[in-house]
Amino acid sequence: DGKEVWPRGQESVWKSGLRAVETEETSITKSIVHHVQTTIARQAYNIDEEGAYRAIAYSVRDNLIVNWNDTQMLYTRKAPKRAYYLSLEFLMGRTLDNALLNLGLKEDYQKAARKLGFEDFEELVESERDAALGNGGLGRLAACYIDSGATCELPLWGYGLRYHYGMFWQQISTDGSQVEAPDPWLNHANPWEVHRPDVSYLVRFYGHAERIGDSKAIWSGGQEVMAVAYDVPIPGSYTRNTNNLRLWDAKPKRGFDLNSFNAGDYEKAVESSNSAEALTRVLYPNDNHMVGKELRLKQQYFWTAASLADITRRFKQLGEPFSKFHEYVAIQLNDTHPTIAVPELMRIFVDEEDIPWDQAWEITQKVFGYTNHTVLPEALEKWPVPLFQHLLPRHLQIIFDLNHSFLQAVEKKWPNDRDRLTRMSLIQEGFPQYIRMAYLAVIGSHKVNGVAELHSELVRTTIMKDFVDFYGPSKFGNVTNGITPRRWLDQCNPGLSSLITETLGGDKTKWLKDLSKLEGLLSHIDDPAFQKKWADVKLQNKQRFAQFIEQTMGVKLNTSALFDVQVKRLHEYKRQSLNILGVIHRYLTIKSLNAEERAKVVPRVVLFGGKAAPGYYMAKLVIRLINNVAKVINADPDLQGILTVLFVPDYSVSVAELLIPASDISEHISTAGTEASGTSNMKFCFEDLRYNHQYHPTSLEERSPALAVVCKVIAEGRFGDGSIYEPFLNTIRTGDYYLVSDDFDSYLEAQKMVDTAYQDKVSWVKKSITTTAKMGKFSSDRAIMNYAEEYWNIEPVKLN
Ligand code: C3B
Repeated sequence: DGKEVWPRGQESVWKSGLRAVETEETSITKSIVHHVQTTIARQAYNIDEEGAYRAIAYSVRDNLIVNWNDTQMLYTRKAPKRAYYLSLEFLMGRTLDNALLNLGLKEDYQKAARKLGFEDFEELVESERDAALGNGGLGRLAACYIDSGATCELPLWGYGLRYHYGMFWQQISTDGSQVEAPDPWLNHANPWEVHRPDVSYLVRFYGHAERIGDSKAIWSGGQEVMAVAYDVPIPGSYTRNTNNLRLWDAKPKRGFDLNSFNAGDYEKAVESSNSAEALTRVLYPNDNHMVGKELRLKQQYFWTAASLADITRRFKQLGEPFSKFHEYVAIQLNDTHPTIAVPELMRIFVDEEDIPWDQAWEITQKVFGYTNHTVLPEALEKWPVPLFQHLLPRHLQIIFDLNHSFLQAVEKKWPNDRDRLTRMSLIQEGFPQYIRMAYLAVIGSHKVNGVAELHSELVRTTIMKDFVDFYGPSKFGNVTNGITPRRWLDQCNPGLSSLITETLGGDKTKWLKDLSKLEGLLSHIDDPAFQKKWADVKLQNKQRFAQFIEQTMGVKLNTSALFDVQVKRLHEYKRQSLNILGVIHRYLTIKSLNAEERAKVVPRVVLFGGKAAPGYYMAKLVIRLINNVAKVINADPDLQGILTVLFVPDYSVSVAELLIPASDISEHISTAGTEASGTSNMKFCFEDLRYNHQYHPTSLEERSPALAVVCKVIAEGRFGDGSIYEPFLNTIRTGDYYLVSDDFDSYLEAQKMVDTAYQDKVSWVKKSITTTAKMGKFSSDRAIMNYAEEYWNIEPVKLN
């Protein structure tokens, strides 16, 4: 009769035990004290900052879980179509501050903490360790999207891995080199996850695949590893909707191998458990670079197999036929890392659910969407066929079967075009053969997108050109990246946030949830009082950052100097080299001036931050150069207060939150056509320039006399033993793949323009205001709604 039946026990007893989100001051303090006393087992006399942080975190978590439970119940009841974001990286950073702001409870908790004797709330906030489960742009994008999904009240879950060690901790040795240390972030209890031993799946590796009939097979034997879920509640901003980020951890199927144990071979008995747990031990620290390790492929399969098992189990609970799977499920592949999901879903459909091959393939294509994040050849994933044969024999069969019919279709469209077949095959021929994961992702998806207009155009015209010809252009779209204005404006820049709210009127949720409203700032741009406030916020942010630098690095910064920032992963294509070579040029120029001329120079603080992959020699050499240039410049009395250079160690989400609000300019100077999105405005791809270097070599002196001098000075040992840097200097002298010498002179020109512009304070502030005012489009809310509407066909489901 449509009446809901209470599932078990007495409804009234259950309901009297349920709690709501606690917003009353007394209930907040009570809940904190409760967690001090029970969860972390301490008392008023022995609680320190770290303990207070944890008790507060558990108290906030209680609130998140109340909302999380209600949201998940609503999704189950309404059964809307859901989207799943499969990402091998979620670079979350800290959670407490963000959760409190999203819940709108920051002030209340601040007050409560004060009453309990913790005056400095920021200190508590800062005792949280970053969740650094990502390398850089791709992982941080996933974190922004998961925030926006909840804020936009979309039924969107994230699926990832629970790495025990996140991005490594970067230290700088006395000779200026990067030294890596592990990041055991889980050694400190993590209040933001809920262990779900009840949600687990077995994932198979190795073994044999035996075909039965035309399309089916039985895959058996090999190793089985248990995937166990850990759920991280993701609160939306000023909504009760709270989504889920499900991270998988690996556990041995049995504690250890009992046969070996009983036979007295203890080491062999624990071996298999060690190998199971190794799966989720550590994040691969490579950005935009593929490293073909078996363990990495195991991570990819483990995570996708567990996620798909979970998604299909949830779907089956609906009681709908599999023919409707795509009406309830959309899965986004964040880069090619989860591409093995395509043959895995086929395996589930065909081998386990007995769905005919052609129908299974049709549904599969409707379910997946693929986002490409890079056109760099070294980043495109290719796995050796023999490795697949060994690790995932059934998936290799499926890939070969898919390739066979795909190439037949190509052949039909372009008969006798052998070159095209070779180019488009999922299998790259050779010894060994390789599987081209990006192509597999394209044929397995209904939509493919790049992450910025220019990048998507490059995807269509270069790496995927043949596929655009085959499928037609409508399959290949663009979703311009975005960032969450909660963390990257409201949370990290509270001064600016208040000024914006005060200027636009009303409450901050208005513009925070519709970032295009920032345009309203433009009507105040000529108001001197507003300009002054704007400049004051910047100065305060610079002071806050300077204090951090003095405390952590012992260096005093001139806060009236122009703060010039380049923070991102170290990579040749991102050209930190161009920046540091420009800095050396600036240093040489200033040294050549007399005292009177020097006094006119616009003072600068040049800040670098970012990690190099541990195996990336050239990137690490550039870090070393930056540090040794900094050492010389910062110690030179002629440069005091005029030029300071710093490499900020261990750049992370939390360091970014301090550094970004303090910057006057940020540098995005990658070689044209290489950075997929970022925020750069590069418009041209200089292919023929590169051709020139290779086939018509010219001397560095001819290409840029200024750069030739800079390189000479480095080689001569001005910044320590010059021979160390020879391999780096040679990349510029010959080949110069990333076109540093071609762009050097115009880079210096641009920097001159920056100096001139900075001297006109009023027009500089106006530029800054305009930049912020026009940022609306780059909200991740806009981006995620774009995916929801055009790629996933899902709608908001609001929790009241
Ligand atoms: C990055 C790209 O390098 C950036 O241009 C882009 O803004 C972000 O992704 C997000 O789309 N990227 C990355 O961090 N790691 C990769 N493996 C590939 C791309």
